[in-house]
Amino acid sequence: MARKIIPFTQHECPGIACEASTCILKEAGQEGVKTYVQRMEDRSIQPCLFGQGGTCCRNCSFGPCMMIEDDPTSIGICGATAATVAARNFCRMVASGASAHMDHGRETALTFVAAAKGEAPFEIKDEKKLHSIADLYRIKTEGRSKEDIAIELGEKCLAEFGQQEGTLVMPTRASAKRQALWKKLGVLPRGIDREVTEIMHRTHMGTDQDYRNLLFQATRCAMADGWGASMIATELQDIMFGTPVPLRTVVNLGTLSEDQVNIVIHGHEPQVPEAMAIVTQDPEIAAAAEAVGAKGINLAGVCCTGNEILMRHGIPIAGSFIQQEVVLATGAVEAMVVDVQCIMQGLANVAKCYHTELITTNPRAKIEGATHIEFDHHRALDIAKGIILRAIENFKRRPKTTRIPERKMDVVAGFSHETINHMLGGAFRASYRPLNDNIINGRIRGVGAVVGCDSCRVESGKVHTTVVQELIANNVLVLVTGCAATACGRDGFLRPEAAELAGPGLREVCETVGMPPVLHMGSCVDNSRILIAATEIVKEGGLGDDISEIPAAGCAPEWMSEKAIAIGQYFVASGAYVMFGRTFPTTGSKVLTDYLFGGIEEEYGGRWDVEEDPVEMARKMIRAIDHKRELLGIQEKKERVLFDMAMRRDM
Ligand code: BF8
Ligand code: SF4
Repeated sequence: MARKIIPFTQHECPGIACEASTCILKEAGQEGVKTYVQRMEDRSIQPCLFGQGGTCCRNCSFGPCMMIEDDPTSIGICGATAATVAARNFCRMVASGASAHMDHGRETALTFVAAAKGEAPFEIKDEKKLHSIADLYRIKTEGRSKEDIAIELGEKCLAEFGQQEGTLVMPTRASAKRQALWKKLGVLPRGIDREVTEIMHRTHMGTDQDYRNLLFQATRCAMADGWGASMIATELQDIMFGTPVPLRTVVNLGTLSEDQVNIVIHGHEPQVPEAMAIVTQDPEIAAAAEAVGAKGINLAGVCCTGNEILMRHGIPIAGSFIQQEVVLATGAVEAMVVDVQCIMQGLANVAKCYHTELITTNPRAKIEGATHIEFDHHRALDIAKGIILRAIENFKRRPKTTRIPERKMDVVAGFSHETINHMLGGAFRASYRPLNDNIINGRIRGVGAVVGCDSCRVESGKVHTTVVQELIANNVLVLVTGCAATACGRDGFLRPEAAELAGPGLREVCETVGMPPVLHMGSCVDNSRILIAATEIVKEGGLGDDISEIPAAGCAPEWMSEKAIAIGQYFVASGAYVMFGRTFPTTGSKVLTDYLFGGIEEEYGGRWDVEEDPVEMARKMIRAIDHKRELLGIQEKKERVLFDMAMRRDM
């Protein structure tokens, strides 16, 4: 039943994600709308410590067996130790997280082939990238049409999902040293889907009982995500929908419109929103909107779908993961269209309290109480049009009072690794040389990746921005993706003006180039862009021969999803120091946690860490960066050189 909406008072109140979100959640709660805030309050059971530390096993009906490491009376009935159980649970998190990106990559490849065959309404937008990825896959390009090349490329990518033997193609982009290490360790994925299946088998009751051997498979599976499915998704999406270039747009709840039909697109795969972006240009749609008294269609994103269309079209993001229910509680949304991942089931009940129609589009993800309109890329435009027309019709039911807060922030987004190349290297001399030189001369201390979810267990968003502020103040150039990027956007860190908050060296570089000190690189599958950017830094020279040697560190300060674990594991396997916030899912086993936080570094050159305090998190990252600088012999600060005109031209 539609609620009477308390109009939003545009006042300041401190809290979750942004002040306005907190106020709206509070007001909606007073109206009897249950969001995660009430659900957290209503829960009478605290999170289980065995579950939290990874030492509860329910892999057979003898259990659940809860483990206390060092207590010989609390091993599993089958004899499994805490380390084995925590490793099995960790493996399953990796498998689940990686499989989300694998299905995403598969869908992208299927749409890509259909588009190249003229069976889906998308085209080949980035021919240059088509040729470079085709070369990587050893596809003949000379004298062939782009469609022909794309069909072969798409089919070769698709074949890698079901491949049984050999290794994937994308890892051949890594530095020679890293590839040699992976080969030596035998951790190169054989096929994308195979690695998930093998995790499920190894973690079945009575199979793999050695935590190191389990972790080996977790790594191979995570590699099939980052250097496999996610990279395929990013590259094929770029070829089909366009490689992002920096553009200015806005984020936060204030991007919803008072007088237009608000359609919010939430989830992860960009096919539906890409089709909707095309259809909104249709004059018939404009006329239909006008007929119901609306001034047009306002598309806005949530979560990583939001990041995809923000990067490519400048379509605003209304909210991050933690704001998804707030977006509906504005009372101003005609339709929320969702596909897969990070969609709270609670949305269905929130939508019911307003006039909003919640529409699911993916056969893998239905929600009780939502309308299901299945997406099919062959009929993408018709389906998108049908959804938009429903939303337009629903505009008639929008209550007179809504509460759209005046909260929106300018952002510059769209920093693909190719863009960084041009931005720093210049239009004619695309290169990472200036970035490497600035790291070597110390103006830029290093590179920090801040990625992942936002969380209801912390003062959400603020953890990200505290980490980021500390990093840039210490001259660390920050790369962001996922909901961390949206949080940074909300707080103004994605504007060139944020250079004022950076240390003098980073500020000088940002102001010379006109770029923000925090670069938005996309969605969570786009963490693969960070792998490539890091590899390019290595290949440019002067900062070691491998990712493990460059002054860089990564973190997911508010992580919550299993995808974050898979991502962290492939970064560790690529040689990175990876820090997670608040909690880590293996802490019930010291043996396993010691391995992940220490021993694993001897094998891969990268390792995990956990830290709750955001300032300390940034400081640990800075210490790791400084340590790498020391090993490279570039730690002494050289005398600062003031830029002359020739140097500026060089930048
Ligand atoms: O893939 S950052 S909350 S939306 S899992 Fe989800 Fe986390 Fe957001 Fe994107 Ni990524
Ligand atoms: Fe317990 Fe072993 Fe069964 Fe797990 S597999 S529930 S540890 S008996």
